[in-house]
Amino acid sequence: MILIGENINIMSKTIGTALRERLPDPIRELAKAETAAGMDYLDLNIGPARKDGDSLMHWLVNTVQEVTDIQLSLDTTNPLATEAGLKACKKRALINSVSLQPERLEKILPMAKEHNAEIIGLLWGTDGMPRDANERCMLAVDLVYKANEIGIPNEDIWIDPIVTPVSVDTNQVKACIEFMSMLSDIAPGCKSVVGLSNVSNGTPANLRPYLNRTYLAMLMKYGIYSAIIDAFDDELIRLARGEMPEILELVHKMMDGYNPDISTLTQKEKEYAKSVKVLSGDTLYSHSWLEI
Ligand code: THG
Repeated sequence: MILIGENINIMSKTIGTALRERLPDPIRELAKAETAAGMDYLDLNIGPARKDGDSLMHWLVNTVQEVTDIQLSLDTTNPLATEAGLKACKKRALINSVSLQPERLEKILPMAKEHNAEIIGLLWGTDGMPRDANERCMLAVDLVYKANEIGIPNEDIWIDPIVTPVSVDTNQVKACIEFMSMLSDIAPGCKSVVGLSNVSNGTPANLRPYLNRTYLAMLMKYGIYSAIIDAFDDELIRLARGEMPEILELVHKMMDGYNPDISTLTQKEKEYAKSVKVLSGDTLYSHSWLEI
C-alpha cells in the first residue's frame, strides 16, 4: 500500500506557526521524520491559503525538498498555490483535494495534464457531500469521464470517497467501505485513497489510533491502494505493510458476519473487534467504546 504522511498540515499548531512565519526548521524536521518512518509521499496541506498561497506552497515544497526526495502531494484549494507547487516539485507531483465543482475542474485538470501530475479526486460535487455509495459512484464516473476527455488516464486518477468521523455518522463510514468494494467495476484502473484520520476526528486523541487502524484494516478487505495517515503510528504502518495477517483475518471475517466471543480474544484482538463493531454500526459510538 502507498502511504502518504499527513503530518505537515496547517491545522497543526507548530506547523501552522512555521508556515505563517516561514520557519524552515520545524518543517524540515517533520519531513525528515516522516521520510524515516517509511512514507511513500508527503502531503503538504496548507488549507485554503487565500492570501499568498502561491508563495507559501513554493516555499514549502522547496523547504521539504531540501531534506527529502520522496514524492509530494499538494493539498490546497487555491489553484494558484497548486500551480506554484507543481512548478517547484522535482519529482512527479500528486495534486490532492481536487473536488468536482465544474469551475474547479476547469482549472485543475488542464494543469495536471500540463505538468504530468496525478490527481486525487475528492468526491465532493456541486451538491456538496454525497449521501451514500451510489452517489459516490456517480461522482466518480463523472470525474473519470472529464479527466479522460482531456487526456488524463485512469491510472493517474486516485479516487477519495471522503471519510467522515464515526462520532458524527456511521452510515457514511459504511458507505465509504461499500464504495471501495464497487470502485474497480465502475472505474477500472483508477486508484483509491482515503484521509484515514478523518474517521477519528472528534474522538479523544489517545483513542484515535484504534479507530484509524481498524478502519484501514476494513478498507484493506477491498484492496485500498493508498491512505493519508499519521506517519508516526507504528502499528498502523505494520498493518498497512501486511505484517499483521491474523488481525486482518479477524477483521475481515467479522465483516463477513463472524461474531467472536470477545472474552476469548487477546487484548489486541479485542481492540480491533470492538472497533469493527463501532465502525460497522453494530454498536453505537461513544468515547468509551473500547471499555464496554
Ligand atoms: N482526503 C484527502 N486529503 C485530505 C483529507 C482527506 N487532506 C487533509 C485531511 N483529510 C487528511 N490529513 C489530516 C491531517 C491531520 C489530521 C487529520 C487529517 C489530524 N491531526 C490532529 C488534529 O487535528 O487533532 C493532530 C494535529 C497535529 O499534528 O498537531 O487529525 O480526507 N484527499
